Formats: sequence, structure tokens, C-alpha cells
Amino acid sequence: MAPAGYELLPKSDSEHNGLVQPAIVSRSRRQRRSCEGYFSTVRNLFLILALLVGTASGFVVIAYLLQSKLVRIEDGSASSQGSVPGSGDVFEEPLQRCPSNLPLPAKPPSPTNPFASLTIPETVAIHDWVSSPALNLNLTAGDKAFISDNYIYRIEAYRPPKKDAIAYLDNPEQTSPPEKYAHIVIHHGSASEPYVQDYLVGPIPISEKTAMRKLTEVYHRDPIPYSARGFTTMNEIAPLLLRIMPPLAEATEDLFGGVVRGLPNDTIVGGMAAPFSFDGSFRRGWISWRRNVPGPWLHPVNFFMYVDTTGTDPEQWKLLKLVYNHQVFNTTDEFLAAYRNGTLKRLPDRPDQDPSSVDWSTRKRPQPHSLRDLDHLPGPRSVSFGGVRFRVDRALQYVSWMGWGMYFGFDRDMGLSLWDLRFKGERIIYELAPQEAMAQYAGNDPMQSTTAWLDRYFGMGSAVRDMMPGYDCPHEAVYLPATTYNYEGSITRERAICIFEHDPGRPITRHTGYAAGEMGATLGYQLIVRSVSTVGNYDYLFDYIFQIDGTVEVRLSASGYLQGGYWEPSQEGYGTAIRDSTMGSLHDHVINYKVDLDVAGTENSLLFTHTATEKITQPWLDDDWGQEVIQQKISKTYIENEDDALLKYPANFQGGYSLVNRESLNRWGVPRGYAIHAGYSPIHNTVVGSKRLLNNANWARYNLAVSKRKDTEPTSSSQWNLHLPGAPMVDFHKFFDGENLTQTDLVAWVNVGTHHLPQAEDSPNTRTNLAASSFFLTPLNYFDYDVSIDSRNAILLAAPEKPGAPWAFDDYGVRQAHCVPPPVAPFEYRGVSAFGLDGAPAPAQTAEEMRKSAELFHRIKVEL
Ligand SMILES: *[C@@H]1O[C@H](CO)[C@@H](O)[C@H](O)[C@H]1NC(C)=O
Ligand SMILES: *[C@@H]1O[C@H](CO)[C@@H](O)[C@H](O)[C@H]1NC(C)=O
Ligand SMILES: *[C@@H]1O[C@H](CO)[C@@H](O)[C@H](O)[C@H]1NC(C)=O
Ligand SMILES: *[C@@H]1O[C@H](CO)[C@@H](O)[C@H](O)[C@H]1NC(C)=O
Ligand SMILES: *[C@@H]1O[C@H](CO)[C@@H](O)[C@H](O)[C@H]1NC(C)=O
Ligand SMILES: [Cu+2]
Repeated sequence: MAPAGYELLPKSDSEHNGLVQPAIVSRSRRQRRSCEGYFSTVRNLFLILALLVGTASGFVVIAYLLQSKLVRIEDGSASSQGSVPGSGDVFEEPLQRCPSNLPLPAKPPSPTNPFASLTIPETVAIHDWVSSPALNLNLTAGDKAFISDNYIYRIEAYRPPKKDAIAYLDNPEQTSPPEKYAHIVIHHGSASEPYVQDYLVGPIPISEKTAMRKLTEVYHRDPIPYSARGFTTMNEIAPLLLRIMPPLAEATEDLFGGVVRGLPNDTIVGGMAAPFSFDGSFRRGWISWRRNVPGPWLHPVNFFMYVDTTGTDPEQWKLLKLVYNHQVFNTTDEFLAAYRNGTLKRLPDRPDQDPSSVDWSTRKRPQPHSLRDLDHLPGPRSVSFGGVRFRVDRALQYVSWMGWGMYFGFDRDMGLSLWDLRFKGERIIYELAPQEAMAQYAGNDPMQSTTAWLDRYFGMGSAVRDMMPGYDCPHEAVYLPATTYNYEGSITRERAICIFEHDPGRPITRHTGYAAGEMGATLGYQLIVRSVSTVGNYDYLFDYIFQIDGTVEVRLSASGYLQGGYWEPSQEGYGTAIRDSTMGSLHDHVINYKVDLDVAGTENSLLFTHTATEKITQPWLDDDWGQEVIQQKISKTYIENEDDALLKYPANFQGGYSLVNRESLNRWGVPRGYAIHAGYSPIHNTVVGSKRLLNNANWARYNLAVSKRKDTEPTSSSQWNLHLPGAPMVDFHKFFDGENLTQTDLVAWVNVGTHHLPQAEDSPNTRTNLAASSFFLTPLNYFDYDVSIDSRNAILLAAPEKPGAPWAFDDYGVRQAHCVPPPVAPFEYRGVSAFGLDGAPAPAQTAEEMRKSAELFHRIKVEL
């Protein structure tokens, strides 16, 4: 059996016709009884083993063996009598195999996904074309380049102009798909003034029509400063650290038990904080040293360096400052002199500095730990006994479910994006895509107080991780692959996206009543589309949750390791101690999404609906209560100017924002709309005016903003914004230039986030239940009634004539299937598939190599 997520999907309906398959399964009562006996023996055995076996994996194995014995299932169509011959007390219960849990083929509206990523052969062809001598770009192959060379940093699909894509999607028979273009980033490291330039190459496939031009119209400056360039694994900073650190070994070993000599057994690693620049004129950063142990982010040693890596010549790079225990030194010599002459104020030795006591920063279950009753059993598992109810086109990356349909896109910067989302045949959202993820820290040390991450720089797409089936998504989830390019080649992850239908275990609507037709309930099923990105210490879970009433919830949850600081009393107010010498540092997360709603067409207006109290008198009010009544009243205003559309949710949530089409009315004369509803933790950034986030994340100041849609404003950020707070490539505020928002194509830029005040329970990893935030897009008078009532997964009850008699009911013919689900595939996790610049497989040579390209500036292992 193929491991979960690697199966090929069926090609036609006939391979999965929703019917149960002819496999007779029998189960004997005797066997079941004996299983129960076996079960309690095993449970006792388990308790004994629990004391002996130390690892979580040990328990998983035990639980697995236990489960496989609980129900014996005999395959084949032989009669069940045959399987337990001559047995008198056989309890016949013929069970059939459930239908396949692979999805049916989808029927995408068009035979081409205009938002698809490039294939590896396409990127190879583009790479070769751009590298040809005729173009005279003096390129060095990325896998051999140094930062002082010219090399291609990125190749990926460029999204077509909206009008071309829509013309095609609305009429695929008569219209050809939009021409395909690639977006290429070149690091011009060998120029006399090195710079980065973005280009468009197309149309592709490569032909004599293919040309290359600069892509500048989507940015607010040109070119991209080399100091803001993307990271590489080209040992960029190691040469400098190798000059600085070995001479300090004696002191650092004595002060905090850490040395760097460029050897495999080095005991500390660096982590660099960003931004590296204000406006691109320098590339400098604070390095925080941490113990080289699992979860290094939780083991800072209170030793920092500010380094200058401006330019492309490592010989020119230098140490600018060194900070140990709040003492600042300009040079290593000064630091060593103070260390040797005894004037250096040392940190007290801490009890948890013992290098062997680091299990607390791993995910291993602590020893000893308390057992929880029945926790050795697997929990409930979701099974679509009637066959999965969503359809997938793997090649086109298209999914449909319960009236919803959408294409997937995937890119380096932000990973998964959703396109042309339709519900009940009408386009509701043209594009739904994350834009940027900010995390701004505070602290009483050089690193935390200067950190303001914008994780688009690292690439949510490059950082997408294969999911752990059964843990990141339910067992019957369907996985789709994603491929991203970097300067050394391409990486494909087979389980980059998961899709599954979810039973929240509650109705979407219900009522108990007695008159005919009053009583019943409709199931609140959801379709969840998910991807997970691990950016250094942090894990982001991106969820899109579709519901049967036309609502979609966009939810982001976080997990992984905190960015820890060194705990000492002077850190009070900037976080919380989570160990003797570790604190979690105070920070805000704000994540921005682009929501290109098209509500009943592209011409939409921004409606603000709000409520306020009023005091009125009415002639019918009687004297008992006086003539005055205080109550609330709705008012509706259209926000007409972009400049007024940088928005916060009203106090007490008295009102909200929606996009409506004023010219498309529902049957009751009300403009059809979609509302943007705050979900969980609807926050915006606390800090305004910090130089390190001056203008590169202006969207984070609001809950949401609405601008006129333009192909030249495709995203609210860019890969390079992180290092350009003073002069960003994309300054969100520049989208807001007084344009009229009335009946035009609008985009809502909506934030989610968390004020993260770390606590002991963030250790070892932050919990996704609390570190979560969401917003809802939900029909607002878009329909004439709640369309979830159309669902057949519902029940209608009728009260009996005679009290006490059972209620009559109609379940619309949808009955629960009773069958044996397919076995759960054994757990398996594989590495990614890596390909070189020529498109040939190029697996990472060592585990450390794999790790390095995943962790980058978040864990700098210095090497000779
Ligand atoms: C091409 O780039 C290399 C560095 O990769 C540089 O040494 C050389 O001078 C460049 N050639 C030209 C013609 O610019
Ligand atoms: C690290 O390795 C080097 C070279 O193999 C050796 O000399 C040194 O003692 C080792 N250090 C530690 C702390 O084990
Ligand atoms: C450290 O350098 C700064 C400026 O670079 C200078 O103002 C200061 O005097 C120097 N400190 C010492 C102790 O040399
Ligand atoms: C110790 O070294 C530091 C740093 O060089 C220097 O500023 C200080 O004057 C020295 N103190 C003594 C007592 O030598
Ligand atoms: C915006 O455009 C609408 C329709 O063209 C017009 O009625 C309205 O006055 C304009 N609003 C502003 C602020 O210009
Ligand atoms: Cu956090």
C-alpha cells in the first residue's frame, strides 16, 4: 500500500462510484469476547510497559498492536461460516468494505489553471534561456555562485492580468488561456554597485516571441538594494564569524560553556535578527548566540554581536559591537581585556546550564510524566463511510465540495493561494492569499528590542513542510504537492497541502418546535484546506474552512518554539520566565491576507454598517414607563474614498464592513453583499512608529483596509520589505491615494494576529488553540434565505399525534453507511524531493545540509 498522501487519485468516476465494494467481512462474537479479555490483559501489560518504555514512540507501537487485534476482519467473498467453521455462537454481521476514500475527479470550469506554478521542466527551460550568452547577463549557475556573482535567485509563475484570467475562466471554450509569464529575480552581485532586479520573461513556453523585461511597476522603488537581497546558504556570514569567534573560545567557554571553532562539535550557534537594513544602504545585524542543542531558540546565552556584512567582499565585513551581560564593547580585544583583568561583570551560573539537561526544550514527553486514563487508546477518527464528498483534480490543483470550487496557486513568498472561488456557480472571490507575516519583539537585550520579522523574506512557500499524516491532518485527508524554486534548484513536497471534510459535531442550524416543518437540524460540515510552514523556530498553520452556507473562515494558527530571551530580573515587563534562565519575549504577530472579493460581479462598494443608541419618544408610549425609549438603531454608510478605508473594527464590535454590489439586489431589494467578520483574536499591531517597521508593514496598523484593485498592486508586501523599513519596495500606504471606491473592483486587505505574551505553557511549543486568529467571509443578503437549508444532510421532524409516540422524521434519504473503512496506512515520513538546476534529482547529501537549507539565518552553524 502506498503511504498516505502518495496515492494516485482515480482518473474516472467509475473507479469510485459511491457504492460499497463487494468484500464480505465477518466478525464472530467469540472473537470479540476474547478480544475484550485480551484487551484488559494488554491494558495491564501496558501499565507495566509504560513504566519501562520511555519514549512516545514505544507507546504508539503498543497502541497500534493492541488495535490491530481488536477486530479481526476476514477479506474475500467466502461465506462467513467458512471462516469460523462449526461454531454455534457465531454472530453474523456481514459488513462490506466502505467505498474508496480517494476523491472523485473534479470538473474544473476550465481545462487550464491560469494560476498554476511552473513545472520543473519549465523552470529549467527558462533558466537555460536566461543564462544563454545572447542575453549577456554574465550569469554564474546558482549552485556554484558566490554573492559577488550574478545569478538567478528565483524563477516562478507570474499571475496573469485579472481581466485576461476572467475572460478565460468565464468562457474557456471560446477564449484561450492568458499568456504565461515567469517572474525572475537576478542577484547582480558582480555589478560595480551590486543590486537585485526583478524581471518578467515570456510568453512561455520559450519561443522566438519570448522576451525579458524589468518588472518595476509593482514596486515603489527601483532597483532592489543588494543589502536587502534574499538569503542564501552560501556561507555568507560564516567567514566573518570564523574570524571573530575562535579567539574568544577561552572566555566564552568559561563564561557560558560555549565555543565556536568551526568544528562539528561547536557548542553554540548564532541566530541573526532582522531587519538588516533601514533603507538598503547597509546590511548589518544582531547575532544572538545560543547553545547548539535541540530548540536552540530557548537557550540564549546573553551574548550578542552587531556585525556589518555590507557589500560582497567578506574581507570588508566586521564586528561593530559585542554585548555580554549588558556590557558593550567595540572590539573583541576590549572584551577579552575586561575578561582577563577581572572587570567584566559575569552572569551568575545558572542551574539549567548543564548541557545534558536540555530535554525540556524538546518535544519528548517529560520523565516522569503522569498517565492519563485511557490515553493509550487512539482517539476518534473521522471516516467518510459513504466515500469522500469532495472532488480533486490533482494535475490542475482544483477542488470542489458542496457547491464550492476553487483553484490552488503556490509561490515561494507566501505558499498556498486560492483562486476563482465560486459558490453555487457564482464567483465570490477572485483571489484569497496570505501576503505577509509580521512578528515584532520587545526586550531588554540587543536582539529582542530590534527584531521585527517579516517572514515573507524567508518564504512561506519555501518553508512549507510535508505534513505528518494523521497528526497535521486526519487520516483520510488528501494531499497535494507543491514545488518551489531556489537558486540551487527546485524542491517538491508531496504533502504540502491537505484537504479533508470535517464534522464539527454540531448543526449549522436547528430548532425544536411542534408545528409542521418547524423542527429539525442541518449538519454543519466543513471542508478544510491546510498548509503548514515552518520558518525557523515558528510554525504557521494556514487553514481555509469552507461551510455549506457560503461562509469561509480564514484561520491562522501558530506553534513551534518561542524566540527566547535570557531571563534575568531586568527583563521584567518584556516577557515571562519559562525556565531558570530562559524567557519568552513579548511580541505581536500580524498576518495580512488579500481578499479580492467579486460580489455578484467585479463592481462593488464598501459598506459600513454600524449601530448606535438613540433616545426617542412615540405617541403610543404609555405613561407607566414615560414617553422616552432608549434603544439601538442601524445606520449604513458607504465609504467612498480609499483614504477613508484604512479601518479598525468599531468599539464593542458595534458594526462591521462588507463589500456589496449596489446594483445587484436580492429578492427583498437589498444590495447583495459579503461581510468581513472578525473571528478569533482580531488584533492589529500595538507598536506604531518603530524605525524597524517604519513603512514596510503599514497594513499592520489596521484591522483591515479596502483599496481599488489594480494589477500593479498585486501584494501588500514583498520579499525585500523586511530589510527596507525606511524605503520599502512596497509601501502599503501608497495604495491609498484618494481613489473612489464606489462600484469598482475592490480588494480587502484583512489582518489576523496575536498579542503574544509568552507563558510557561509556550514551552516546549506554542499551542495552536490559543495562538490562533481568524476572520470570516460570509454572505450578507447575498441570498434570499440561508442556503444551508438546501442540504440533504439534515433531518425534519414531525410531532406525533399521540404524546409519547415516536416523532416521524424525514432524513432526505441520506442514511448512515455501515461498512469497514480501509485500513489506516502505516505512518511514514519521507524527505523532500530536490532537483538540481538541470531538473535532475539532487537529494541533500547530508542531514546537516538538509537542516541548513531549512534553518538559514535562524540557526547559523559556523564551519571552516
Ligand atoms: C562576470 O562576472 C564575474 C563574476 O562572476 C566577474 O569577475 C566578471 O568581471 C564579469 N564579467 C563582466 C564582463 O562583467
Ligand atoms: C571538538 O573536536 C575537536 C577536534 O576533533 C577536539 O580537539 C575537541 O576537544 C572537541 N571538543 C569537545 C568539547 O569535545
Ligand atoms: C566605541 O565606538 C563608539 C563609536 O563607534 C565610540 O563613540 C566610543 O567611544 C567607543 N568606545 C570605546 C570604549 O572605545
Ligand atoms: C580592564 O579592561 C578594560 C577594557 O579594556 C579597561 O577599560 C579597564 O580600564 C581595565 N581595567 C583594569 C583595572 O585594568
Ligand atoms: C464616487 O463615485 C460615485 C459614482 O461615480 C459618485 O456618485 C460619488 O460622488 C463619488 N464620490 C466621491 C467622494 O468622489
Ligand atoms: Cu508568538
